[in-house]
Amino acid sequence: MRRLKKQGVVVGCLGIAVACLLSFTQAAHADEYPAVNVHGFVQSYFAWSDSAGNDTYDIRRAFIILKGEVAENLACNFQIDGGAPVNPLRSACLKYTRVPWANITVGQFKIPFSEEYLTSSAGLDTIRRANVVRSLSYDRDIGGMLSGKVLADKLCYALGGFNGSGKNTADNNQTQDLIGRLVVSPFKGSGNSLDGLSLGGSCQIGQQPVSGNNEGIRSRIGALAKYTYAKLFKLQNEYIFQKYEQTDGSEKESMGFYSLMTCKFIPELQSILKYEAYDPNCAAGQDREGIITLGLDWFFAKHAKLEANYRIIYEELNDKINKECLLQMQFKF
Ligand SMILES: [Ca+2]
Ligand SMILES: [Ca+2]
Repeated sequence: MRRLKKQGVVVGCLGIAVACLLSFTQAAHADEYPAVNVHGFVQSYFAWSDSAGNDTYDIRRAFIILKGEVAENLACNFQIDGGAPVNPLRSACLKYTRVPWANITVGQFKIPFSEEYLTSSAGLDTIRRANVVRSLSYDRDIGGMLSGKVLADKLCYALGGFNGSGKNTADNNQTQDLIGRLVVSPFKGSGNSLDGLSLGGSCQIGQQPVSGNNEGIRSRIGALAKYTYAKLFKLQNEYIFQKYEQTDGSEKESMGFYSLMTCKFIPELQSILKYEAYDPNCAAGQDREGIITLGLDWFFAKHAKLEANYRIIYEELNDKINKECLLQMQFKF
């Protein structure tokens, strides 16, 4: 019954989001709801690698985003990725914003874990997220969350319960995952050189199906240290660790980190240097991976950019270094 109730809430939320989609073409005045705006972005890219994989052109993402309010203090967010081969629904959620420091979000949306994962792919500095983020901060999920900013935006928090099974998927067991995130920016608003300093952490814990009726605990922690200066310079570091119970009762540990530095010499041009390392199984040898990314972003129009990433990938398994070149053009509206 509890599960049915929860799924009922989610279905209700999806229904409201679809209603937004159907009515967005209607004229919307300030005193009239729903008031929804259409946004979106497209990323088309070319990937070349000296490894065995195919070199290819591809449409990586083609997002349609509907954002607005269905009623006073009820914000909706509906996102579809037309570039996805199956299940294109990404976000479908409703946020109650009456209390600014305690927003309530229900539906399908990004879990509050990892700064790089929470950054929209349209706003990323590198074309690809770090492997550790892609592997250990999996995807959107369905659930509910309390979040907000307090102390003059110096403290940002989020705490939610989610299926733990990923986007567009009903829960695959009887329990939900608990996910929390806290980011502190102690000098925010001070105007001094430490204004852009943020430190934070995330955690996630939940039971996951392992085999048959067996379930194992999967827990993750993440740490963030970030510094930005006047939108010209950024240094961002993240570390993620995961412990996952296996069918034989043992625990598999995975971990990794990345360190990213960006610098804008002129407003239209940004240089990027990123180093990342990921170990999918700390107990196993010869499976780590390290990647250096050298990048250049050219913002040739207000809503369009061209990105070039050169990646040097070291695979411990094959004791081999591969090189990869990615070119991506993005426009948004
Ligand atoms: Ca679950
Ligand atoms: Ca290892």
